Amino acid sequence: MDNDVMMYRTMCLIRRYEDCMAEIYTEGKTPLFSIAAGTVPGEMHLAAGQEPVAVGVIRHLRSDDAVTAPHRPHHFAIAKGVDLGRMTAEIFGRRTGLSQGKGGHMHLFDPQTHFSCSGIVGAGFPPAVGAALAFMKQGRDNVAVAFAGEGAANQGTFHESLNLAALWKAPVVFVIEDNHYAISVPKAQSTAISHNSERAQAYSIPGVYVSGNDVLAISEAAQEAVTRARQGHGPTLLEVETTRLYGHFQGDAEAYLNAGEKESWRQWDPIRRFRAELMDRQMLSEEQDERIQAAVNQQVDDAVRFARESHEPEADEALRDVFAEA
Ligand SMILES: Cc1ncc(C[n+]2csc(CCOP(=O)(O)OP(=O)(O)O)c2C)c(N)n1
Ligand SMILES: [Mg+2]
Repeated sequence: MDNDVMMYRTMCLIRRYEDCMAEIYTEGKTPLFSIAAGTVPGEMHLAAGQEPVAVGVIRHLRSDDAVTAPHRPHHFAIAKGVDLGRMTAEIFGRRTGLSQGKGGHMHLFDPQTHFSCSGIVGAGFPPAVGAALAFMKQGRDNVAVAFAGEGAANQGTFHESLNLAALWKAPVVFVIEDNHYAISVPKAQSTAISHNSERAQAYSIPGVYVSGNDVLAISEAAQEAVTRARQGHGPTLLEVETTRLYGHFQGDAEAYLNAGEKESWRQWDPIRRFRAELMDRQMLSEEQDERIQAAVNQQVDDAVRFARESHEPEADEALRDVFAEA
């Protein structure tokens, strides 16, 4: 399969997964919206609309390169190749999950694909620099990528991490997803400059803003940043414009959005645009697209079935693998 069609396929897989999670999330939470109840205990932050960021960057990574992700992690985990069944089981709190169901959707850890994420905003930057430092010490040419939202770029960890990574010429790429909001707070009300990429100047590293939520433009910028890191020339800061098609979390009434804002994002759907572009370039046919849709639906169905059929942990396992008094 052509590389661009592969990226399209992964974007479709992510979208199908997020749409499916949106549906499943409501199971058992009616009539009262009880966050702990139902198939998916806890909060749920979906990344539909943000697929190009994950796919455009991660296509340049190897399986032993490291990725740290934020509280909205599914698109990154899927693009990095985390097992969909074990990830879904983790989200459902099942024993077969990546962390035996103890982490949930914001804490997906997978040593096999070198993927981790955290519900603490800004927490992924320092471990990405740590991973990069380890790669340098081991003489390996691996790269670490830290993904986070534009809200996270106002945290101290972001600036501390950029500083050390620049000083050490560490093989890290920092990728900020500018989806315009941190919960309900627009970027213009939290951030002193219009593009976080400009902050790279303070650390003498390249900073690039990629507008348009366009997977090919993101991929091009990421290729340069990843190559630079892999060749030992140090970190790059990318900020990528994107859109969040669901609310901040499932259950968000989104009263803070302007009239028509959501509708314009939906019309600007990056998957629909990329599909039209591939068809124009005669790289994708209707039949091939149907086969792709059928295949990704099957993949998601299989993962959900595996998670549903998995057992919940036993009560006496609650203190296993966690910090606890003996
Ligand atoms: C240290 C910390 N402060 C506050 C929160 C609460 N919180 C969760 S998500 C979020 C907004 C994050 O916005 P952004 O970084 O833009 O990511 P997005 O949700 O837009 O993907 C906040 C403030 C948190 N989880 N951790
Ligand atoms: Mg944001």
